[in-house]
Amino acid sequence: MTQTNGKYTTTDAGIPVESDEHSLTVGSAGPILLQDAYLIEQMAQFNRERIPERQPHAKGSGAFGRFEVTNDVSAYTKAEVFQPGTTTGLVARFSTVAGERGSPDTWRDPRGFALKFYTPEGNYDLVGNNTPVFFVKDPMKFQHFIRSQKRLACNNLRDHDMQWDFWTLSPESAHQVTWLMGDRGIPRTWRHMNGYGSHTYMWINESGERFWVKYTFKTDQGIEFFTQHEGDQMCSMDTDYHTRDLWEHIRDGDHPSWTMYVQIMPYADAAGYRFNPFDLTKVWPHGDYPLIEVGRMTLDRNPTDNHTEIEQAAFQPNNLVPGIGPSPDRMLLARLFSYADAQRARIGANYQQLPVNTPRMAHPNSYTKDGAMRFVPVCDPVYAPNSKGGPVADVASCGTPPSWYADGEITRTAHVSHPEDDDWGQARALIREVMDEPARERLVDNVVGHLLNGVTAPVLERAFGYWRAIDTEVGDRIRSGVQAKKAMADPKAEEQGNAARSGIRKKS
Ligand code: HDE
Repeated sequence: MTQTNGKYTTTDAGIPVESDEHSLTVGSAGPILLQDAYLIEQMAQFNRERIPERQPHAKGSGAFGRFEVTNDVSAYTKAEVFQPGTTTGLVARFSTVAGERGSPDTWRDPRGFALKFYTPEGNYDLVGNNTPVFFVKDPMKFQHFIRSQKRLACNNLRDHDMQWDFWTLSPESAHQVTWLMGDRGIPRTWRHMNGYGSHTYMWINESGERFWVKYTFKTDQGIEFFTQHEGDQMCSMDTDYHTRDLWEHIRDGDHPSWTMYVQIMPYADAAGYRFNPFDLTKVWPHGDYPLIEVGRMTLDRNPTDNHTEIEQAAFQPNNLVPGIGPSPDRMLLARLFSYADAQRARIGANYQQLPVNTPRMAHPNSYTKDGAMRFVPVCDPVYAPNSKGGPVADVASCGTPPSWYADGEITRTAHVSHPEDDDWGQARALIREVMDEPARERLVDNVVGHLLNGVTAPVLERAFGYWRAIDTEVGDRIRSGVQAKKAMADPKAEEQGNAARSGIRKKS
């Protein structure tokens, strides 16, 4: 006998229904009647349960929690969320980049680290990754980069040849690719990885002084990773391993936390810094700008409905509250447009009225109205300026707007270069100064394994050059690793494989 616990099935209109098992028919053997509105509602709703998955970052999950300020950084920002003694509610979502919604959590990939702080000044969204840098530095190449990580048009298969073709023709990718192919490329769990804002942002304090800032969220659980073999095994054992791990630990009261730090660069330092401080493929060495603790993020509540609270969560880097602003980083400036556009396309015009996206500590007075699925009523006046008591923009509460000086002819060129603006140096430093020998060994093995999987000869040759440009010794080890493995494999199969792949290209 099914348990009712006092709850009875209804239609979506709240009308009690007679059965959850039987359609409405003429006699027990007769046809189903069109008037069976409940059956039709069940089938029609079922056909419309999916919304477009995120492109990229389709596979992911998240939880709710809080951010507690533990250190006074009010000298650098007036943002209420970062004022001493403040605790702010938030939602976080972690994700992979390239895989579709059903893909494995433990593929080698950067992880999204998206945060929405429900602050009294409106929602502040910090949409970062678990890596401090990125593959490209101009948004014009972002779409191409993502497509090279996804699937070939001709056979709908992911393709390492395509990935290395893009990477080896984009030297600015070297730092991020080195990071990706190293131990951080497959975090053991989301609880055991760091988060980064990645970009340089601007902070503004109460007296209007501006600073450049970079964010680091250090996991309090410690960094742990899967080797390629462990990650591959987990892909076949549990495609949702990271999702399950976060859910179960929060359910069991083992709440993960991260300590947030910032690096602060005085506004005037940027012009003369040794490399472009707004270049997303670069980090600021801690020796130049040390980490300053700000507070602690703790995740302590699971969603009750993953679709409404996480799948429909809409993070957008343009949600910047007073005291926080963008920077000349082209990738960040493009993201200020792209995310809200993606949400409108994926969820609908009124996506910020959904409970997970609506401000919880501030009341929106935005004059926007109507549009599909709008359910928070507006009231007159619906225009400005007006003499009818409508909201008025209050420049005082915004204070000094984030701004910087810019001039020059309109042009399409690379960002102004600085003396040390090379693409290889920080990748080399990651290998030489951060990795130990076992980590370098794993890096070489990971790259060799990746290159052996379908990368054609001309791209392979460029990949060897790419790695030698990063670090000659590691580059040579990768070349000899690939050649040794190829020599052991059947050379005949090698030729056929290349021919088949080039055949695919000729046909398409
Ligand atoms: Fe994204 N990115 N991105 N990205 N990104 C999206 O927005 C985009 C970049 C990141 O859990 C999309 O809602 C552009 C860097 C995360 O919901 C889209 C550029 C970083 C998430 C989009 C970048 C990120 C996204 C797709 C280059 C780390 C998932 C779905 C200019 C600092 C957030 C969506 C979540 C999602 C655009 C590059 C992180 C298409 C144009 C760099 C964590 O709007």
